[in-house]
Amino acid sequence: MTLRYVTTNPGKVREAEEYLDAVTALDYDYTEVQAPDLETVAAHGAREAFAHADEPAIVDDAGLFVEPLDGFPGPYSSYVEDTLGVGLTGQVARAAVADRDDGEDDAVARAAFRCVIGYCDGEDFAATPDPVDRGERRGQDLSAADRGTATTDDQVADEGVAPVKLFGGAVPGRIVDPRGEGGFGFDPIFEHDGTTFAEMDATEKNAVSHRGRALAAFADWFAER
Ligand code: ITT
Ligand code: NA
Repeated sequence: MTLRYVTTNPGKVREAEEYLDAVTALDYDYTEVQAPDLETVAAHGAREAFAHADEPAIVDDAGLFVEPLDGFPGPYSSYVEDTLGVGLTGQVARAAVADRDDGEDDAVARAAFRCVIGYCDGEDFAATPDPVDRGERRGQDLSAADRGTATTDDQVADEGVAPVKLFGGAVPGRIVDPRGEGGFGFDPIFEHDGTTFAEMDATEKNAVSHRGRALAAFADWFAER
């Protein structure tokens, strides 16, 4: 079965190819609804991507959730990268910690990357409801970081709406001065276990990343299908 990875971001596709043999990229800028959680964006996007591709399709909505900024930029990460840029976003995150200065932390701006993959092929599939609580969805519960999740979009109950299967992954880290040349987006300022994502190659990043976890959960499920 052909599977289209609908995205404008070639960096995402490079990472996905490690998990999915059958995937081919389709460069299409689907509508990103404004919503406080990635799941809603991915669910709407997957429906539109499937309608556009006319083949089974996945989309991937991701974001950087900075703890001292109460999860910002989160679902608005793309806009913030385009406007502030990566370097200034990092400075704002670290300034927020310094500003807080409650003496409890050593001025570390903790953060998480989160990724939600939405899959739609227009057919119904058995729902595997495993509702993710709303706080976690907003990325504030960083303890949920080490598991990939599978859920079915809430709207599946509404008649006439194509079901979307959702796969989530998250990774904890901290915001640092930019280091490294690899990856894309906010990778240079996101450090995990002493190494920034931009200092890792795709294999190393996938082994720990939000996208790697979501892709692994999706690939398991898709192989069964
Ligand atoms: P598509 O929506 O077309 O897939 P996009 O780059 O706009 O591509 P998102 O809306 O999901 O994708 O991206 C949100 C922002 O987060 C964007 O600025 C990305 O560069 C950034 N981002 C997403 N995943 C990332 C990752 O693994 N490492 C670094 N930055 C990432
Ligand atoms: Na986008």
